[in-house]
Amino acid sequence: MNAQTLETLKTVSAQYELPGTLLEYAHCNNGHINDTYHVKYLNGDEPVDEYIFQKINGFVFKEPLKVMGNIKEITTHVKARKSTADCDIISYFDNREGRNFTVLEGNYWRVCHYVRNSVSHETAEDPKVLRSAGYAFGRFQQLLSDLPMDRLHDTIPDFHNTRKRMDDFFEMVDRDPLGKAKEVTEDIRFFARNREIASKLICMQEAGELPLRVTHNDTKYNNILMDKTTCEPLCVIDLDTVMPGLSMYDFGDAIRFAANTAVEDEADLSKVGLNMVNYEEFTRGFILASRDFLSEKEIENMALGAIVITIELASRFLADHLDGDKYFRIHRPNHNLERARCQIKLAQDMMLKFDAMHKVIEETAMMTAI
Ligand code: GN1
Ligand code: MG
Repeated sequence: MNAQTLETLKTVSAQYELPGTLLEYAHCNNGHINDTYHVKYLNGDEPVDEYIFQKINGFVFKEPLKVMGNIKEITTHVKARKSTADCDIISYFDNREGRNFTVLEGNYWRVCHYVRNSVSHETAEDPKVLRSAGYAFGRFQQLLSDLPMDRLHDTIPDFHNTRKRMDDFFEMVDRDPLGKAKEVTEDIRFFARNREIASKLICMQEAGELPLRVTHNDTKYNNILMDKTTCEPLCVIDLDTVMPGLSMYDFGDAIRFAANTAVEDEADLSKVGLNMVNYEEFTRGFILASRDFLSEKEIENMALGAIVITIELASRFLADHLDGDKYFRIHRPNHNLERARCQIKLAQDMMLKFDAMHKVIEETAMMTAI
């Protein structure tokens, strides 16, 4: 534990009515953006209360007020609509001033319960749990389907505007601030070849063929807390990017992460590819929850959504590598390059398996049709 961090956490804590005395914290290391702390309190001698404190990354989220405003809107809406059988979503405590955030030295902090008996996984050991995870993310979209979109702010404008992501990527290559582009020419070629594919869905959306919905936009498997004992989804977390988006990006981003045969930053590319068993399980769960509100056109484009979002992530990781790793936190040299190459390999494998991916979607949609 770092003494200064402990002091900061205590100062934040004083803004809330939390029972007991702050005892210790552990830094949670699995997100790439915000700083997250698991904080323990001593309440008398026992029991021990546990909370999550999080500092919002101000470089990534330029307007944290909008982020926290969205979260209030979303949690109020979902909590009023969900049944007890539904997976929960995370919400933050109000502080002494009645706000769901606390500003300290220009940084925005928020505090929530630590969800007891929960775990967040980086990989899915048992493909069966992916069916429930797919259901939870599909149901999340459904619960938000009647929230008027104009109630939400764009917390990161053009977040999944993949055409703009490609433009930004090539701009970074041209600018090449650290002179690293020459080391990744083969990788750059991948984006030149696939630039058009990457823009397909955004073009369809602009042409009115695909609807905008309220979507999560960051559906990594580790953004669902799972019950340690039953392995069932307990709580959807990381609501910072919930805003209008395309349904198939939520589907696709989850596949990108949970149906990779390797981890997101695997350096041994021979291990990377699409795991069709995981893919099928997640797909079945997601479609079961979303079948009655998704259009045929959206269903038709789900497999493409997985490819497009994987290309997007590859481009963002590589752009950040060229830019000196300002956006995604890294844990070793060339980490963003390794992440990018892993995503390129995964996207390539998805392209090879595209027909099989599509078939699973068609069959599932047919089976669940009403
Ligand atoms: C970031 O914060 P985290 O790790 O949940 C990123 C996502 C990426 C993801 C890749 C706001 O999410 O878009 O898909 O890393 N979040 C933001 O692992 O950019
Ligand atoms: Mg996130």
